[in-house]
Amino acid sequence: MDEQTKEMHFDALIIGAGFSGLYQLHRLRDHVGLNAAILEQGSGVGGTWYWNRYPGARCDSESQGYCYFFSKKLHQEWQWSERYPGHSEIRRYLNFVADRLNLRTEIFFGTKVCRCTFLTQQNVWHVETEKNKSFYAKWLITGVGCLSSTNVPNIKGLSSFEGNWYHTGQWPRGGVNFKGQRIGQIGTGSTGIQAAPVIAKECKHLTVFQRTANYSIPARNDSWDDDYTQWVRNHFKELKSLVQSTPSGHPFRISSNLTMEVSENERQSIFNDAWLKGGLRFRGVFSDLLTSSKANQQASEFIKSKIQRKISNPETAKILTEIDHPYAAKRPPIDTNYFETFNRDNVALVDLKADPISEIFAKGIRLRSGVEHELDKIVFATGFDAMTGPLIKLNVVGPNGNLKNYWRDGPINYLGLSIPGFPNLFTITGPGSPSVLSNMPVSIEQHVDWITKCIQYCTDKKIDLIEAGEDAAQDWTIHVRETANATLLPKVKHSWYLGANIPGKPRVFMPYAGGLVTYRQICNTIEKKGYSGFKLLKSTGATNIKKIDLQKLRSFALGI
Ligand code: N01
Repeated sequence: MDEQTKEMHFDALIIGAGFSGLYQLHRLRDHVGLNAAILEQGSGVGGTWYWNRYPGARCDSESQGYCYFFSKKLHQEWQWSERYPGHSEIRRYLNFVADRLNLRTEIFFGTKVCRCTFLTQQNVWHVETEKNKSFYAKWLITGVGCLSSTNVPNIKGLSSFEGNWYHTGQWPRGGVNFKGQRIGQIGTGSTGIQAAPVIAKECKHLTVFQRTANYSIPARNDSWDDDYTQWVRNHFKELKSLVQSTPSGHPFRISSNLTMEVSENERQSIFNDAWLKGGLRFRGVFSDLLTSSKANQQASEFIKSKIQRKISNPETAKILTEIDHPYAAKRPPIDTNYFETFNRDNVALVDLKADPISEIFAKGIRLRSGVEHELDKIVFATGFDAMTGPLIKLNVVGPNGNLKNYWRDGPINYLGLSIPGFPNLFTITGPGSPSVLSNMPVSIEQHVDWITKCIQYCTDKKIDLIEAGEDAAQDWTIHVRETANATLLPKVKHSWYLGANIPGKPRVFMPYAGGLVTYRQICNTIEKKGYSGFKLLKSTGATNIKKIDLQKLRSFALGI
């Protein structure tokens, strides 16, 4: 869609053309009949997957669950090729959806939003773009994802580096040539664990700089044959009902067994079966892995012993398994030959716990001890300013001020969907919703459906403004923190779930850990009660927002 004029008016604007934005556009345009459009920074659809093209980038959710379920027709026409979809296949899928639903006509590509201001006189959002265009709409919906604001750590001397450096979350569209080169990779989270084995095969030498050792379960990726595709097509209804009835939104059930209630032999055999099946299913073999330290320790020890056996050098094995957190308290990676990669002659591991990076210099990375690693390229697999980062970056200004200020002590909102003082704004998979603790497309569909119904309701009832009430937001924010505190999830030093990976970011557990099924029920009840907890107004003018009791919220802040 071309921007012909400097100003454009819509009923609804959606930011981002990933899973969230595409489905939201379809629902608002084709079901509610609104004049809606997407503003997208990239030149194509894909969202997270438009930017994450690093070597080995692949989804950790299994293909039969990593898709839309709102349309049986779409489901029947699409065919995945592997157990886990790779980044380019996911882009192909989203392009297929955009084409089938004829969505491109309402997408402004190459349009980076730099400011969103609510105009109180007109009750509309004014959205400004980097290229000085202005868009106006009554409804503003963010579909910017949770992991789209990249984190390049502020390491002294980066600008003096003579080679090229890359962040995995903003990978060049044409790829990067590693052939014959010495590569340094910083970061061993889900991304680094996917990237290292692929980079190692391509480059002359790979040095992995590890600050915190990590668990990883073998993914055991495999290709799909036609019979399996047919099985998946034939079981659309069952798969849809399965992903919508599990707390994680994945296409597998979480066992109700408790870890310590089975015999040692049985426990080891259950862990072993899950290890052989591979993937995120491991997390679901017992119901208490994330609530009982004792249970978690059993899983952690099992995984560590499996990892140790993969690595030939005992010193390397030690560094890779000195893990300082409970299994899955950080987002658990899954891998294809990650630990085996350290058995290659062209791969070295640097333990940053023992010898941290002191600076980057013209030729590479220098450690505190003075040891230098000469490199041609550096790959930052250093994660994201997650969840709040992408929203704050939009520079959203409500009648009472900027979101950045409102969230300076951590996100405050209602259901992860709506923020006091920011009328007619909805945040798909916002902090305070299950989002990153779930299979994202399933959470996204639930949010989009809820938002669509809410907008339809307001349209039918001629409601001008809707926003989260302060009391409801405060109660929800406390509930999110209490729910996390009942698990092992906050018991981690550096976790992006807690914002602890970003210097100066408030340490607050951001996603909702109560599970997708419970969350869906809560959202549905609130809808049935006529949007209880929300302020629905037919008037104009600034809404006076009550001050949230930050002291009360802080008492729920998490520390270890
Ligand atoms: O980022 P991370 P990621 N010096 O924050 C290290 C999703 N994802 O991009 O642990 C040295 O997890 C940091 O060390 P530490 C998934 O949800 C999904 O890997 O903080 N090291 C860590 O090792 C995932 O969780 C898929 O001590 C530094 C790493 O960088 C999320 O994306 C696939 C450092 C960052 O790990 C983010 O994963 C891949 C520094 N200054 C990823 N700063 C799917 O399947 C940071 N680190 C959908």
